[in-house]
Amino acid sequence: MSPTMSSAMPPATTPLNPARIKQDFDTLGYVAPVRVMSADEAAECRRRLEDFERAHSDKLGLLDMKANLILPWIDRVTRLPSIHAALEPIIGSDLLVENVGFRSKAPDARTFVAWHQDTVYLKFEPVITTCWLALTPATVENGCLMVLPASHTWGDLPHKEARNSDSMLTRGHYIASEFDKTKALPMVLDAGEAVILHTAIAHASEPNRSQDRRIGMLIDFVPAWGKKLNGRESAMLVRGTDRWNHFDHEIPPEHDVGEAERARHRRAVERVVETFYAGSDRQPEALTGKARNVV
Ligand SMILES: O=C(O)CCC(=O)C(=O)O
Repeated sequence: MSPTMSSAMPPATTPLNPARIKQDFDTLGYVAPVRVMSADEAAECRRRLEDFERAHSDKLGLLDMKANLILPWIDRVTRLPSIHAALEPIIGSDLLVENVGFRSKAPDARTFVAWHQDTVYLKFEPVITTCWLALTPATVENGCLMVLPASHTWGDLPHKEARNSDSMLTRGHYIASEFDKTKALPMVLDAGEAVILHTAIAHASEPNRSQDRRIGMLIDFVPAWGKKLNGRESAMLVRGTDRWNHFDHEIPPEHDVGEAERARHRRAVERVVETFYAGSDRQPEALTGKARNVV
């Protein structure tokens, strides 16, 4: 096992204290930066991701959703104490991972993410708490995440979906009403650092105008006492215990892209798709395996 994800991993090195984490999350809708792993360890994750991409070029889409069911090293990242320590002041220590996906943005000066709120499609109580972990540095030049501080208090704004756009978002969604973008903040991160997001926060990202790809690993957490409001789903218990039985439990992968792993991944994604893609005729990448934004 690599030092990155071994159980001998050093404890969390988040520079923020628990009270500050809670205060920032509640008032601003985000917490950053949180040091999750070293830059070398992030580079190792990138190498593993790119090994998968080379070996399975026809299956890249599988990593768009529930990627932690496909590759054991991804599951191990979701169990890092450094991430859980940053989440504990917000949602406690009984933690389920609802989703993991990669957001790799090609240096094509074109692909972007429009302003949106994840709560329009993710209906959970409390909200999903997202850890956006930088596997490469995230800079203004390469299209780092942008957030609008305190926009998680606005409620859900109306969204529309764009067809044939260069959006990285599976449904191409964007906020369709007027809103104040003047206070947008870039989430500049070193490789191995993360931003923790309230899913109602308005966020976006500009095209990548650098020479290298920008890679984010998005991990959605929900406390075990939390609930999906529109149906039942499966999720992975990664810390503590689940005394609430609001989710069916997923099984950690043992083999890279194994047959059993693929079957379990498919079943889990199908259940997400029932609500996440409701009313859409789009084909989820995580089911077809075909990635839309190939880097
Ligand atoms: O990685 C990015 O630039 C943004 C991704 C995002 O907002 C999302 O997947 O909801």
